[in-house]
Amino acid sequence: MSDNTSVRAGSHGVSRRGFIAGTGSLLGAAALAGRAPAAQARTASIVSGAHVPALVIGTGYGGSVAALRLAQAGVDVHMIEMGRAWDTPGSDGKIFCNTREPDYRSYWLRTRTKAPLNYFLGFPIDRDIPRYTGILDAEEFGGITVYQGRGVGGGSLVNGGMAVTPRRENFAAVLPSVNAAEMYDVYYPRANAGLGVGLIDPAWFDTTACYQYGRVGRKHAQRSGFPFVFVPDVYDWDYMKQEAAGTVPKSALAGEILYGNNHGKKSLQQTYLARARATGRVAVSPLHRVTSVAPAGGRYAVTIEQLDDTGGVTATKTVTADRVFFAAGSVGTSKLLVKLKATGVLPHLNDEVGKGWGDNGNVMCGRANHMWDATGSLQSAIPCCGIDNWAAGGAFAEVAPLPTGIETYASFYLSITRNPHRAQFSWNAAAGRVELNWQTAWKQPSIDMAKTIFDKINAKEGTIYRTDLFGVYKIWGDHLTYHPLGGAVLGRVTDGYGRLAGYPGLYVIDGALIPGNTTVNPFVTITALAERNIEKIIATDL
Ligand code: FAE
Repeated sequence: MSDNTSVRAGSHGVSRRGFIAGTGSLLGAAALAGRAPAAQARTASIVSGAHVPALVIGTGYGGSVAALRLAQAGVDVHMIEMGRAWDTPGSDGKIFCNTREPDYRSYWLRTRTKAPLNYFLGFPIDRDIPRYTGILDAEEFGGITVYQGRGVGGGSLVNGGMAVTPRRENFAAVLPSVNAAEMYDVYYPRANAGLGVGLIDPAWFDTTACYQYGRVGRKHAQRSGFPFVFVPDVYDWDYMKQEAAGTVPKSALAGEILYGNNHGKKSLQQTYLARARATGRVAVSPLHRVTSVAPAGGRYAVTIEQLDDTGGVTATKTVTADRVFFAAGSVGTSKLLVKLKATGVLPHLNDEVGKGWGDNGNVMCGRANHMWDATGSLQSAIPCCGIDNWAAGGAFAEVAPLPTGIETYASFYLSITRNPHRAQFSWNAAAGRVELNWQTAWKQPSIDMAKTIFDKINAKEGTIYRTDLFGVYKIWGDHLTYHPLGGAVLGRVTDGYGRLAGYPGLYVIDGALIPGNTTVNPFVTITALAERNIEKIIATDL
């Protein structure tokens, strides 16, 4: 908790021996066998006074697409990322830590973990950690905690890799102004190819121990008459088979997911950002946070704070850019734009800025199975299947892992629901910060929709909800979202391609464009929309 536990560069306070002792010999062996860091874009430290043709704020999906396509069009790009590069192993030989043993690398500037699933068997599981620029940000607003990835690769570093293309009619309902035929013929296929999306081998799913929890989820869904679907993912399925065979270091099968995967997952570092680097035109400054973007004689002056390992500001830099792409994620982009409008830096942004924010209807729950429906002590941390009751009940439920390493007899689900509530970001001048007016009670429609699935399954199976995963006698994980969307909605704050109204050369190209819900997990849609928009911008603006 205290400052003297904080971590300084080069002294991470966790010895390899201590780590191995803490995680058991299996994980220790994997740590020793750790592979070389993933390829990623050239890291740099941008120089104050520099001028760049294109500056991209953030290195998540939207930012990575923009950087790659601009570079391929011959434009030099500098990406500014507030999180770490995540390219250097710690003293345990690993870049990322495990969900079972969260350490200094786990959370963004916290002295205590804030696990999404924060209780087990009714006991709190959060623990003290040193304050550090860790990988997962649990950003707390009044009524909701918003989880986001921090580092080069953004959310792709921490997410489950579920790569879902929504049903065409659902996409058309979410973004009616976008030509759906173009999206489904060109940009979704382009995004899926660029992200390296693949599907689990169904025959392997049927037999492998690590998806017993998925098979139990399928059986229960089907016995209650719900459509069961396999869900594509960016995890390397062949690698996971080798993990199960014991021939490679384990990642998904060693509980790695929320704080990064040391192997197997094709994050943006391995896909879009690697291709961007290969152009020779893309540089990335990690541990740099953009605080202002102001008009400056036909260009934009961008103010950037350089951070140390514990979040302290070591330098403030100003650079100029011909074009600036806001790709700081729904929350990051919205916070910047709302502040810049309210403080008179970008006064001509319109009044839609900060509006239309939603949580993608996220709600979690667990069910307590009978003893004959064990879900397995070995669970792949990468989900691969779900229950699609969107049309009938407004819910799409991912059959999620509980990779605790012990048998829990629990089925666990993250549901995406058709929640109609939308919140707004606003500037609190007295406090000097941006706030979000989401209320916890607004999750009730999500709970009702999730219940259309799980009440029926419980009735059919003679089972009950788990009450020990989110508190003491608390069924619903209704305090959080993994899927923030909106705040700079396409066609309202921007034109139909992400150009910010009132400011030529400023663009939004991330999840902030999407009005609160994608009906499924969002990153394929964010990527596909970015592909569509950047193609138009390159063709017409450059
Ligand atoms: P994002 O990926 O968040 O990137 C924004 C980047 O900007 C981050 O790297 C920030 O650190 C950086 N940044 C923010 N502010 C600044 C600033 N002022 N200066 C410099 N840099 C800044 O944005 N989605 C799926 O589709 N499937 C899944 O299985 C899935 N699982 C998830 C699991 C977890 C635990 C979490 C947290 C998310 C999950 N998501 C999943 C959501 C997905 O990761 C998210 O929608 C995308 O990452 C959003 O992409 P953006 O490009 O909008």
